[in-house]
This record gives sequence, C-alpha cells and structure tokens, in this order.
Amino acid sequence: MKLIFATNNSHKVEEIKAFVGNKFEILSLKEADIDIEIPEPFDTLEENASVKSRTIYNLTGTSCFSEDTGLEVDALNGEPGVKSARYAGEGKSFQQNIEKLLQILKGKHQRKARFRAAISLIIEDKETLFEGICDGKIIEEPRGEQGFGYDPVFVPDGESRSFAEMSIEEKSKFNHRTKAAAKLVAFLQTLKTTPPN
Ligand code: ITT
Repeated sequence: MKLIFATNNSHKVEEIKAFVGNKFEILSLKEADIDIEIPEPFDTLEENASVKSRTIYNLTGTSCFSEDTGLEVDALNGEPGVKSARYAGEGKSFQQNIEKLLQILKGKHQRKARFRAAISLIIEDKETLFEGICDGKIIEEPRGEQGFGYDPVFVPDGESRSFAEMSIEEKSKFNHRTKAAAKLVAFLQTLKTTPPN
C-alpha cells in the first residue's frame, strides 16, 4: 500500500520512515511532487491534522495521513500545545521558541510536560485518528544536537538524556509520533486482511 505523508517537515518523515521500515510505502509531499503550505487554523491537534490529510486526499485521491504535534507543559496549563510551532511568534526560529519557553519556566520547579501527537489517516475517503503521548520534563538548558524543534530541552520519563542527545532509533522508544504511528500500522495491518467495504 502506498501512503502520502502530508507534511513539509523532513524530520517527521525521517522518523516515520525509520519506524515503518518497508511495511508500507510512504511518500513525503516532496517525493509526491506536491508543493503546498496548508494552514493550521484550529484550536486542536486533531482538527489541524484532519485539515492537512483532507487537503492532500482531495488533491490526489491517494491514501494519506498527516500528523500534528503539541508540547503540553503542566505549569503553563498545557501551553504551547497546538501553538508549539509559533510560540515565539509567526516566523520565529526554533531557537527563539526554546528561549521563550525556558524564560517563562525560569525558577519553576514544576517542569512536567508531554508531547502529544495526533495522526489523521484517510483511506477511501474515510478518516481515522490515532494519538501518541510521551511524558517527560523540560530541562533548564538545551542539550544535544540531534532531532529538531523542542528536542534539546525535552527529557522523556525514565531517561536522563534529552531527545536531542539520542539517535532516531533511541528516540523512537519514547517518541509520541512513533506511538501514534504504531497504532496506524496496526490498523493498516487489519485492513490488509479485511479490506474496507
Ligand atoms: P507539518 O508540515 O507536519 O505541519 P510542522 O513542523 O508545522 O510540520 P507541527 O505543527 O506538527 O509540525 O509541530 C508543531 C511544532 O512542534 C513543530 O514546529 C515542531 O518543531 C515541534 N515538534 C513536533 N514534533 C516534535 C518532536 O518530536 N520533537 C521536538 N519538537 C517537535
């Protein structure tokens, strides 16, 4: 089965491809020759994931999925959440998002946080949603060079290293995105034996 992954984020594509392996053929938007920026105007990860997969499905008629992630910080009542990509403002860098987060949490002892990912899959016009959560904490200084986004300041529960100090395979043991993708793969495997009506 061929699936388009409706994202412009090359790190997400790399993580999902490493996790799914050759179980399914996954094409990024770039590989599918689609150059599009899809707005994410909604207040929930699920609605933003839906609009991305629906847009690409309507454009191509090909089975596809998209994913939206938020970093939910307890001391900030779940913020930046759905606004994680533009926390420091529209067009700001990730460095600036991290700086803003560390500044707001400065001196706070409560640093619990989680990454939450929502995947929207559309096959034959029917949508299914999957969720993946990774609990952890925000550390006081960025550490590590790997990964992307908030990875240098996020340490998952049960680890002492930040996500940015781990390889993709190591991050994958905790990764919110791969947890949601594991549910998606299990679902696709049931379709292999029971095709949709
Ligand atoms: P899409 O094209 O898929 O929308 P995006 O980069 O805009 O890609 P999201 O809106 O899902 O991605 O993500 C919100 C922000 O949260 C994003 O800018 C990321 O940098 C950050 N983020 C998402 N997943 C992350 C991860 O695994 N580790 C660190 N930061 C992450």
